Amino acid sequence: MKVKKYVAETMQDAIFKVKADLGPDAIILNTSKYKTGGFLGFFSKTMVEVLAGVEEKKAEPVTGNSLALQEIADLKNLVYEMHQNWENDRFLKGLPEELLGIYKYLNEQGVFDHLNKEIIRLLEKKELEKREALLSQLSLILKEYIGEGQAINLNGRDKVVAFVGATGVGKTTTVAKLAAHFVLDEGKKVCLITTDTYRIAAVQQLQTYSDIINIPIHVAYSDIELERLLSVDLKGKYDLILIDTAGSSWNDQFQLGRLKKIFKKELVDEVHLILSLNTKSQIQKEIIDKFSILSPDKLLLTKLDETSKYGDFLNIRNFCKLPYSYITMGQNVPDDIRVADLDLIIDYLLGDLDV
Ligand SMILES: Nc1nc2c(ncn2[C@@H]2O[C@H](COP(=O)(O)OP(=O)(O)O)[C@@H](O)[C@H]2O)c(=O)[nH]1
Ligand SMILES: [Mg+2]
Repeated sequence: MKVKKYVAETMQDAIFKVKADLGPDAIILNTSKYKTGGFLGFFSKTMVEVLAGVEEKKAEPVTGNSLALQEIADLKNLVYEMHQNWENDRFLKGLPEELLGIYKYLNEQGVFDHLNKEIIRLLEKKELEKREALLSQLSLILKEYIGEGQAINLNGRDKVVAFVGATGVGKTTTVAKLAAHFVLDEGKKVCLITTDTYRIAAVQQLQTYSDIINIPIHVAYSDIELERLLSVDLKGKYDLILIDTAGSSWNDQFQLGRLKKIFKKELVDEVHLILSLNTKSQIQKEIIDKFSILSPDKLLLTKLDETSKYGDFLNIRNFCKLPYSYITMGQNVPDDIRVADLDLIIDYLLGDLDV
């Protein structure tokens, strides 16, 4: 990248210089103001300094109107970027050291910038100086954003819970972990159903777990079979029925449509959408959007052990307000699963914070 410094009396003049010299692809890297000349602080002039750069590439031939339109679009971008830079600079410069530390930490955790700033502004309002008070206020604010976890509550018999999500996020493993927990720790009567009949191995995978835990497993090959299992064969016989589903590709509308048909809402008490925390935030949003046709009730986050950035606990809140049910942090069945407890999530999120 070719980088150059431009000085002018006004920002407008500086931009014109940048554009004239570096062309429409130039981007503003930094802006600052300083005073020059004068005597004992009087009559000094404020100058604007702009650091701008441009990727060095061969220009394509453009002419007439298209050039003018392109220039206007680029100018708009420049002004927007500059405005963002200014806002950012102003925001960061005004922050006390501790808050700046928290902002930078949350930024490293991958928290969306606008959320991060919102959180810092809330903290700023509290005018706390002591480190402990600041940290406990921070965790209160984060808890407010993240919301109480909601585990599966077995207050009545016959609870039917289904798990959906993209291929490989950990549906089958999570179903096995939960089945083991409810059988071994809580002494409940549990039964498994799988609708994942696409691959023989998928049924075998769950079969192996059900053998170890010593609980029955049923395979539902169609929506009619699932309906019969839930409304006739298994009805009233178990405290908890867990349904594992096919690892549908999240952008396969056909498979999602099939799942929707299978999940007659009146037969299934809870649908948990499983998301893996090692997926990019933007993809999480797309997955949540696609799976919304199944009207999930809760979100379950897996593979916390495969990332060191936990900002998505907050970011996901930006697209979806469903409560978190469980979090998983490893491949071990049944150990690597916990209720999505707020204190535990805050530990993950703020574990390395040092202000
Ligand atoms: N590291 C890690 N791996 C996991 C976790 N949960 C599941 N897995 C692994 O992810 C892979 C896919 O899991 P599986 O349950 O078959 O996913 P499904 O396709 O959604 O049913 C397997 O190798 C699991 O052992 C987790 O919390 N952490
Ligand atoms: Mg599976």
